[in-house]
Amino acid sequence: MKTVYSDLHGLQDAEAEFIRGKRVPSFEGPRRAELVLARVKEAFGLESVLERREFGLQPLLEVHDERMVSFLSDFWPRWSEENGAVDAFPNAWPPPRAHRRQTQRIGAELGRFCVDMSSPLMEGTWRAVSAGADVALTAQALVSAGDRAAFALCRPPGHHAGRDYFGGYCFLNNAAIAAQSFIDQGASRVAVLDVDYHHGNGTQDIFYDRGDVLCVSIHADPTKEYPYYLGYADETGEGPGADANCNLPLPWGSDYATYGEALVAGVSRIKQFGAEAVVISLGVDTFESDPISRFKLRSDDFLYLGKTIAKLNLPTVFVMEGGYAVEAIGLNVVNVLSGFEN
Ligand code: Q9C
Ligand code: ZN
Repeated sequence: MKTVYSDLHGLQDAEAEFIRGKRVPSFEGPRRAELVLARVKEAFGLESVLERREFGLQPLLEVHDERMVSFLSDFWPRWSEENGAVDAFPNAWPPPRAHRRQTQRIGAELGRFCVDMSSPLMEGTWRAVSAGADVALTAQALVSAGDRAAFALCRPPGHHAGRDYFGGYCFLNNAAIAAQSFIDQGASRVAVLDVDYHHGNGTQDIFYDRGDVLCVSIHADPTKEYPYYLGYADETGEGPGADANCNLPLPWGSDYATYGEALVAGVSRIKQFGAEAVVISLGVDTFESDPISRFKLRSDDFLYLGKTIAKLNLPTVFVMEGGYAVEAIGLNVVNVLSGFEN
């Protein structure tokens, strides 16, 4: 399987995030992708890694609001002129029922788009995240040209980014962008299977009223875990998307015995839907030693995860999401990909 990678991800390099009132070193950083890349090269060979192609703005605008995309691309000059070269966190958010008129302050506009305190903007954010989207689109293009599967080694991750908001370390929804491009190339049914520890709220939200993209997410109980406000089992889609959304929340402490059952249920949902291609939001923060998560998957379990996904027998784009146990992130990701291939 080919892997698509761009080193521009390194331009998103947050010093800190805020967790439970404390400013702490960011769990999401460039080392994650570097370590995955190193393992991929060991396992699949140097020649299996490709640079991204550039696709421009149009594929981003198919799933994101134009105002958010221009906000992200134009943010830094305005922010740094007012505040200096300091990572940007919002300190105010529009309350429910607030008006939508633009303010004249960049910090206030930031609160309209950024939903939490783990996703700072910095000078290189736009270059990093637009390169990340191109990485996903390049992998999608390989698969639509006939490769059975491809791995988009995206960083930062994407599945918490919605049409007009970002957060949870995510800015552009790489998996949604890849899924949408299958549709734009003529597929009538595509599935996204999100195996990250956290619910893929952005992806769900983008496709919630659509019947052509089924979203299935297996994740920690959102009453206890980010993204908290979405990810419940009774969210099944609306309008033309009725019954095209499937959430499989699991309790803290779930191991592969529990996880594997949900996975089999999710996979059979995708078969039943009649998807022509699948995009995997591949987070490995379900790992037992993940520092911010509470599932109990072992490194070997990721082999079975990959094997189970392969049973779909569909063109498959893997898109990197979370995973913060850096010492094992490369092994865990490669195990999914090898389990899929063998
Ligand atoms: N209680 C991904 O894995 N911070 N995002 C949570 C800890 C946000 C994780 C605070 C975690 C986002 C792609
Ligand atoms: Zn996650």
